[in-house]
Amino acid sequence: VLIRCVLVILLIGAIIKSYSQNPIIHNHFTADPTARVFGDSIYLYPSHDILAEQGKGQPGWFCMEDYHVFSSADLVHWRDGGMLLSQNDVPWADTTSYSMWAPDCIKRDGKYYFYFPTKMKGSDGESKFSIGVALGERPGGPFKVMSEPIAGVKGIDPNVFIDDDGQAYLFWAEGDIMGAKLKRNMLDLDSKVKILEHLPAKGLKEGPFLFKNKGKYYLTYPHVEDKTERLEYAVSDKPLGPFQPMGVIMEASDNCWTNHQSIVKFKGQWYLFYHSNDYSPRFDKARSARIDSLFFNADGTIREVKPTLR
Ligand code: FUB
Repeated sequence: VLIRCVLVILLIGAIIKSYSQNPIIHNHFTADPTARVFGDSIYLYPSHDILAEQGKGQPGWFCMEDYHVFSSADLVHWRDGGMLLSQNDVPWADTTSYSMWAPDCIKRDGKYYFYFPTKMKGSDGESKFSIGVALGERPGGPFKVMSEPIAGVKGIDPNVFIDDDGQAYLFWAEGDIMGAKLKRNMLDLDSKVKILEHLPAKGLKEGPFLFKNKGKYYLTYPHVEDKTERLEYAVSDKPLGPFQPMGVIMEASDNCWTNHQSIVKFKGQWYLFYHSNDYSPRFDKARSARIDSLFFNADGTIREVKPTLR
């Protein structure tokens, strides 16, 4: 009887674990989760935190050498589609930097464009962030990296948005949140770089993500004041602003300094993808992606999301 009880408890535990919501990926550390809907599935393009080992990166800091892509048709079962890109595939990367930070992926004219930041050594020998693009025929890759990073862009956390009129935009972080138009080839800028206006003056370091809902442009970003990063948003009638800050999407957490969001509509429901450090409570550079439903009020404002913890 005792053995049967133990087996039943283990079975119930396994079922609860496989259906519990957060974190959503169990085989890797996954941060900065950019979710995109391609066909009937959600594809997740997160950063991949690893722990710095001897000779790899800087102990105690972010250490990221590649990206994996995950996909799901039901937001419960996630398939690891394997390694999408490694820093060793990037001809211009400083492969001692382990700096494959937050990426994005978008479809245009039947091709998939994967955007990623990583460090590149300058002529002064200093390593600084640039943004690269890799091209693929399918959302799960394989992807081929362009031989040069995007000209005129220095910074991290690329986010790409294509408007209903076909104009594409690139957003990224470089001290401030920056934006510019992209050419139809999705590889070159097609306008001057703009610092996005009327956003909080301090504490915007990273992670812009723009989406459109009912004709309005929602720019979302992590914002730090005195604690850890809080997810906030601002709204505009134009993709490059000026924006009006509207409020909080998710409050700062107690134990993970970074947060990083993407927001998508899938099968009629909006979702917020973000991260915390569920599998590494004592080290917040080893993070795990989470998901929660997101709702709008009738006036277009976003209802604050409280993290669902199993
Ligand atoms: O993952 C490395 C950096 O941490 C990202 O680029 C930022 O957005 C923050 O989440």
